[in-house]
Amino acid sequence: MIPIRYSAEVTQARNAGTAIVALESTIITHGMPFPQNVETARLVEADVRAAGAVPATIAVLDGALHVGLESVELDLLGQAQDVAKLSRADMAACIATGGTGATTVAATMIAAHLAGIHVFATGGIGGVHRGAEHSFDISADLQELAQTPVTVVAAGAKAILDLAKTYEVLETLGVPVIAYGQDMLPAFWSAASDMAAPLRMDSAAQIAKAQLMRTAMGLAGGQLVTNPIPKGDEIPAEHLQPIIDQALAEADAQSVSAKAVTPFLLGRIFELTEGRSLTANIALVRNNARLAAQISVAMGELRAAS
Ligand code: PSU
Ligand code: MN
Repeated sequence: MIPIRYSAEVTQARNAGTAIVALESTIITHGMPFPQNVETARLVEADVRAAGAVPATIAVLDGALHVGLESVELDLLGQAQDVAKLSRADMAACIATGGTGATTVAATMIAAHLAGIHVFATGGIGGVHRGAEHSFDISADLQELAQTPVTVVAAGAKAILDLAKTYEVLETLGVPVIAYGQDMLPAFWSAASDMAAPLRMDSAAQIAKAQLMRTAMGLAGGQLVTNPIPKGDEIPAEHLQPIIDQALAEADAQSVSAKAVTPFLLGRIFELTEGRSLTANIALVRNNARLAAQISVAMGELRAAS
């Protein structure tokens, strides 16, 4: 008996068979400052609705797994201090001990799958950190993509990571990496990287069909859809590179490690770009929410037709 609580809106969508898109909460508690975090979460939810689906923001609140947050719950989470950052390793323990925690990509995928949701939108997934040959810091998000059947829409792996190693690991794990509408992989704050995408698709229906085929073939796991940030919102890679290098050097000097690395780097990049990284982050998450809603709607139509 997992204590799952569905929001009123998600309950209604489940009964009516409306498309649903899962959304994570670590981006709210550890990825953006208040009040932009709550404002963004609301905008992202509205984007999902405008595209014909229902948003299900996921978090653990006082030992219950919430699938869909009511407005007051979102407000409280956005301002709460010392919220745990939950991944596969600690999510069950948090629920069992009555704790409160925000879900990362890995934990959100697990919750979405439990709730029968097949599509999830976020900003950027975790991946292989630079210097992982020494730290062994590889996000649990990558293994989750290999085992849980949820299609994740992101703007690529965050540019603070070692992108080449991240995509090598995904290939090893058998995770399809699809670039939406372009040949090159995006790099989070920039629309393109210098790496060719393993797969390219140009419609939400193709992406939905590929996930259904994967599951029909008995292949475990999901797909990573990398959706480039809209051109007008991107920060050129050459502008960001020295800033990322500085943030990485500071993390190293202050011995920041484990779960604290990603929030530290995002926070410093926000300060060093005078908020520009946040503006770009908001634009790309919203863009991902719209595409995820289209994929979820398409998947519902394909299931109904089969
Ligand atoms: N994308 C963002 N901001 C974030 C994250 C992603 O734009 O804060 C979070 C996601 O929840 C992702 C996590 O799962 O960072 C990765 O953390 P780690 O590197 O510790 O696995
Ligand atoms: Mn890590």
